[in-house]
Amino acid sequence: MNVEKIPATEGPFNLENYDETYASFDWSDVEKQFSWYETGKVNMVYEAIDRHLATDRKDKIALMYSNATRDETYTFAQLSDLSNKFGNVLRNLGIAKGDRVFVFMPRSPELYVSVLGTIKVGAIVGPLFEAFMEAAVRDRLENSEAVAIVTTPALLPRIPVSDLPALKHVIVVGAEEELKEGHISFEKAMEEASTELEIEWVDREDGMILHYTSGSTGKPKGVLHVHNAMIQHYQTGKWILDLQEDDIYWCTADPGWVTGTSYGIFSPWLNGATIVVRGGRFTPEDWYKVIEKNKVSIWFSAPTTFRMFMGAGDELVKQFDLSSLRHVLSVGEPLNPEVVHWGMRVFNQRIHDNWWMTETGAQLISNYRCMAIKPGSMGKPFPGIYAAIIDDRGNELPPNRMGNLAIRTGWPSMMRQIWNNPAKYEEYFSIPGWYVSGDSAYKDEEGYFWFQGRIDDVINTSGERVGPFEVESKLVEHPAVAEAGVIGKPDPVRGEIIKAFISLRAGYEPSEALMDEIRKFVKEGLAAHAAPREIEFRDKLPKTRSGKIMRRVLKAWELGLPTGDLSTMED
Ligand code: 6R9
Repeated sequence: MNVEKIPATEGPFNLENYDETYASFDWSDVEKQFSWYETGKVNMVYEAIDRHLATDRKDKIALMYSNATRDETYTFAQLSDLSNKFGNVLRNLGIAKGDRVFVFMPRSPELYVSVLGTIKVGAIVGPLFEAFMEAAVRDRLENSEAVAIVTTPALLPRIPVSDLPALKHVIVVGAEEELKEGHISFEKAMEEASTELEIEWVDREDGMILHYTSGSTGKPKGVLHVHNAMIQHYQTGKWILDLQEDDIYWCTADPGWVTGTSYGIFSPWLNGATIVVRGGRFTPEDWYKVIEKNKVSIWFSAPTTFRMFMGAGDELVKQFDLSSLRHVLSVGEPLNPEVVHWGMRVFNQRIHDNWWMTETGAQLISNYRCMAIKPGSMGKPFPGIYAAIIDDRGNELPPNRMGNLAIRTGWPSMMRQIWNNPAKYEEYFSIPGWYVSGDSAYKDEEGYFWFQGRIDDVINTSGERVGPFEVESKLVEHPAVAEAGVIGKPDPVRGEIIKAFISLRAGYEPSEALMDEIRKFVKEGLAAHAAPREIEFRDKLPKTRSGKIMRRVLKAWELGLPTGDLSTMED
């Protein structure tokens, strides 16, 4: 095969030689960075924030925040005080180690302080994306039996407090009116709280963060990560993000998704980096301005973003001074070679694709600055990670053969539980010794991995994982919908869009108006990004004899492909 290669960038970097490092690396060396190497007791936030107070980083800016109306900076020392205060707010409410505390609000300094403070007292933080509507919020709070939630007045109506017996405390950020009885003002509570906090020292295997993510069946799964993940957050921050002392680092992901916490909070702060957080809506123009104004040097975003930037045209880029950029990264979905070429043309930067999942907690496969990039490839395994392509029985396949992308179990940031669902957890480890990702891929003869697709029906729209089952369940709640089947349809900008095939109940007729109404119903009931962009009405949907909608057949219809084996289909 004649595959294009973009040569390695010129150093110096934190990782100078991939092959040598891969051969000699041992995770246990990384632990020595941290004080708990000696004490045995640990807290992520101590390592990410407080530890720096004894160094030159004490008054270094940790967070540069802006949105349409605010423009603020916070040093490591200030974040230490603020997170201590929030820790005390929680402790005063009786919240303790292991309790689940959710944060449900737009990106703001208060969100970051809440996450840090929660972890400091040993509680488990559950970040929720602000776009979630009531049903999505309920599922997650119910499953985790969260005891407290931090939110804003605008989002309060979406929290069905009376249906959630475990939820005792609602903390409201930015309340302008008198709060309802039982609700707590974040600002008032913070004002009264002390900056002195006895950090909760936990074991490295104690729970720290719970991220809900979608599978192809069932409700969203609560993926639990533990403090031990910091080993990998730290080291990937060095070798993949290439964080150095003077960098200004911007990860555009929202903390509602794993990239927004692992690489939007933990990894950069463990490395003592200055991060940029931008609140508010996304436009290419606004984002270019953020890079220019803050002199962003490392920028971590997603293919869907880059494709939107591409769509906005090269002329727009030229209006901004983006010369501060020295390293660009992408995650979440396949990074098309065209996008890599565009990055070279407009920023003179290689975009470094990397692969991982909510469940893996941190990056596992990546392109490194010291290594040639093959556009379209996700790169090579991180030192300490053994990745392979295996068949369904666990045999490793030779180069260029497509199969299951799997990882030898036991890396530091691997999830430790699916909350309340041990059977689901076991499904990932059905082949002994391996974590089976659910992605298919192949490895070429030089060891580069190439993503091919999902093995299950999970949809990836604009980098967000959406479970078709969740959308279908919402759709059938609509009075007009008898049955619904949901698939991902390829889309040039979003990767995939959500398409729903719907059969209507008797008495309803297909119409544009009904389509809009159904779309709105999902938007308001579940989340805007989960609403089907396309709806097609059908008299009947293809089903198995046991009554399961055959999404595979829907997809084949959509793409004009052969429908394959239909022996299990009814009629
Ligand atoms: C971090 C994150 C995980 C799924 C994963 C895969 C897809 C992620 C990718 C990629 C192609 C890449 N994915 N990175 N596909 N190339 N570089 O995205 O986590 O939201 O859990 O999604 O995303 O299908 O299995 P998560």
